[in-house]
Amino acid sequence: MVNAYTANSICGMCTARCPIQVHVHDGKAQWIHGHMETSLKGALCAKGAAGIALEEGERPRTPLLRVGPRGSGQWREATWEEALGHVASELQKSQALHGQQSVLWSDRNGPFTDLYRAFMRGIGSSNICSHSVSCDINVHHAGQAVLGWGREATVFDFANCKHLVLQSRNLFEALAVSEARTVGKALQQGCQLTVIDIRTSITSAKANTFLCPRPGTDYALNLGVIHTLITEGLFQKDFVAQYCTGFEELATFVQPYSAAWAAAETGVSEQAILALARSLAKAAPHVIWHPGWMTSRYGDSFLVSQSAFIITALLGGIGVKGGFVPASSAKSVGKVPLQRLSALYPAPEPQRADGIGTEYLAFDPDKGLLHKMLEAMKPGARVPIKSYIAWRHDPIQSMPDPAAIKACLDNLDLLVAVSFSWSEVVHYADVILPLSTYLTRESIIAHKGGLSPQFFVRQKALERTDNTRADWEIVSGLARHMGLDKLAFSSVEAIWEYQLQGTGVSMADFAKNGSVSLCEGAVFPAPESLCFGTPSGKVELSAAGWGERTGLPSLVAYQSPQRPPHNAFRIIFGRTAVHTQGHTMNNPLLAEQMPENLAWIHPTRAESLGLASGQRVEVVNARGESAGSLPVFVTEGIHPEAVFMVHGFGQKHPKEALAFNKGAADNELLAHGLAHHDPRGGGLTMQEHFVTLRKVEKQ
Ligand SMILES: Nc1nc2c(c(=O)[nH]1)N[C@H]1C(S)=C(S)[C@@H](COP(=O)(O)OP(=O)(O)OC[C@H]3O[C@@H](n4cnc5c(=O)[nH]c(N)nc54)[C@H](O)[C@@H]3O)O[C@H]1N2
Ligand SMILES: Nc1nc2c(c(=O)[nH]1)N[C@H]1C(S)=C(S)[C@@H](COP(=O)(O)OP(=O)(O)OC[C@H]3O[C@@H](n4cnc5c(=O)[nH]c(N)nc54)[C@H](O)[C@@H]3O)O[C@H]1N2
Ligand code: SF4
Ligand SMILES: [Mo]
Repeated sequence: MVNAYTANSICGMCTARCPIQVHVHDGKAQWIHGHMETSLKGALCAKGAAGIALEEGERPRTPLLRVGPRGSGQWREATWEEALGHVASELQKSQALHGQQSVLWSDRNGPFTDLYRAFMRGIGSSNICSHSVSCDINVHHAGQAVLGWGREATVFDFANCKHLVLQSRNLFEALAVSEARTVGKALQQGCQLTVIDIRTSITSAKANTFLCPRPGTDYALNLGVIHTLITEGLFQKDFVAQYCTGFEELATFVQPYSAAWAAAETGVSEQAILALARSLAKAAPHVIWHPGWMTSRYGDSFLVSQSAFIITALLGGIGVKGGFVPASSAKSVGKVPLQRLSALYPAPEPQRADGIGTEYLAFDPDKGLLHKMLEAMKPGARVPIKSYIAWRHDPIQSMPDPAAIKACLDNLDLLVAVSFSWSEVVHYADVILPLSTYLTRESIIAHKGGLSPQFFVRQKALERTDNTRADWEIVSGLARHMGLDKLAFSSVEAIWEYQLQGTGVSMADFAKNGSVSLCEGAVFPAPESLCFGTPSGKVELSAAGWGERTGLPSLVAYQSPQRPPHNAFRIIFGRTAVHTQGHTMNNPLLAEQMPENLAWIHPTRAESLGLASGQRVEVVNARGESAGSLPVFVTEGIHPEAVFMVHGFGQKHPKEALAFNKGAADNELLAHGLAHHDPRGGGLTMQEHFVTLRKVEKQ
């Protein structure tokens, strides 16, 4: 008899983690859609639906130990006992020789890190680090500077917004399904949308107004808007008086930066800048000037985000419906939080290899500075890193300059990669610990803060048929081998029971759709209880407190970005709706949709280089190295100074046939890119690079 059922689970194709329903037929996932009994009402994105192709695809299915040189692709199979035992004894050796802090763990952060943090505490290393320097660290720190709220502590009430500005934020392609649906609905109900991007996109196609500044000049545009709001008296005077400090300093600082000045700098017309400021004032306080997400782009990206927070604050859009709202948590709505696994062990004395706490006093250790961790692998480091566990993270593809990264990794005694798919770092690892796919693994229970906080958990939709393991099994197994008995759980049920102690929630409460709401509806703070985590306890319009902590001026004079040399382009990258970072390019359903990336260029540039759409070009970095070849896409919809490419292509490891050498790798174009970060926010300056295009003669 055929065994058919529908399982509730959580999508794992990207970090949005949408609730899903998986239709299973004879042990195989046949169809996935968004959970019908959630706000998704069945909706899902292409990547989520393509999850059914993951089970059969090429991926590591059993633990592997390297036998040839690093990166040679020579491994031998091992049992889990052997592989975990090997990792445990190598970690112990490394710690005995180089100190407890010599072990680095990096991952993509998010709601499941409690488990990893518990392990790192257990072994006594404070060197745990996220991917954030290549993603959201600037916007996180900008929020802390102005509001005292980090990125995860700030939510956007799109549903009630009257004017939304998306600057360097492609919300309908770099998407989370429920967020895109909420914004779509708000637009239908009359919310104005202004998109500021250096190219057109699905998001800009939905905009009432599209502004296309010269790449790297967003800060000038924002200063022009602040100037207009202040000089025309368009800001919310009561909000500023009651909740903000630093207004006078800000007003003096922006005096030189009129809309006319901003127009000359950005190429956006003075009229458009004035009109934007005036239109925002009409919609105030229900306005959101989005501070961005992937903000590791320029030397002043922190300042762009900081100015987005300042503009929204001037318009009173903080703590109100339709604006920025502090995320509620279990605790803030009067519920008992999950019992933390990391509470099993005391925090080790912080001795960070990336300089946070010593050299970088303002930066958040929860984010970390991964490029500095890589540097600490080189001989002579103050806190040397000798072992590295890359968990759900490919530093070689996601950080600039793979050759420079490999040169750092070559100093390690041990490189462990934990992943459900092949990737550059998996291919370079000494030990590969294969993770089960999201359809075949359970998660620990996670807490999600937001307008209405919740607990959620992923349940298995299918039984695994390979020799992979879930996160908790790998961590518990390592803990057992390292004598960390308290973390050596023998079942996921035991972990859940531990986490739920005292919360009044039981596993049965998750049965319906995998989550448990901790309050009814959205929570907005009462005006009198609105509080800010800045040193002054107020919205800091001059970011004075942050300036003191970084030791750098906080209101910073604008510096015009360099123009690309003759025949060169500024490299600009971003996401597409049909792929996730670099790990879906080998999925046959998604590869069919988009097998390689394209080089977007403006017709004027195409003409002078003699290029037409479809012509293949190699993209060449400042060292004269090619990052692979791809077809040109000639379009009016991009600024002439830029070449745009979707990130994640041009993979160099041979294991994934559909992804191998397809398109070009933007990360390879960022020569010496590990050397510079935004001094105020910590983000790598990944778009401060110029590249050239070279015709591929044989098509
Ligand atoms: N489908 C899909 N969705 C995703 C992801 C994914 O991989 N795939 N990844 C998730 C993750 S981890 C992240 S961080 C987010 C990222 O979310 P976003 O930051 O919104 O995504 P990006 O596509 O990197 O960039 C957004 C836009 O910034 C524009 N841009 C580039 N340079 C400039 C500039 O100088 N000025 C202006 N104004 N605009 C500029 C790009 O053209 C692009 O359209 O997406 C998340 N959602
Ligand atoms: N040049 C350039 N660099 C960039 C970007 C860019 O646009 N251009 N984008 C940046 C951004 S926004 C980000 S967020 C980073 C992303 O960087 P990464 O986090 O490294 O990217 P991913 O491809 O999402 O994931 C890396 C690996 O983790 C594995 N993985 C995915 N999910 C899981 C999981 O749940 N558990 C485990 N154990 N493994 C998993 C995947 O198989 C994949 O091989 O890259 C950044 N770097
Ligand atoms: S946005 Fe798409 S890929 Fe990401 S979790 Fe949701 S359905 Fe999955
Ligand atoms: Mo990201």
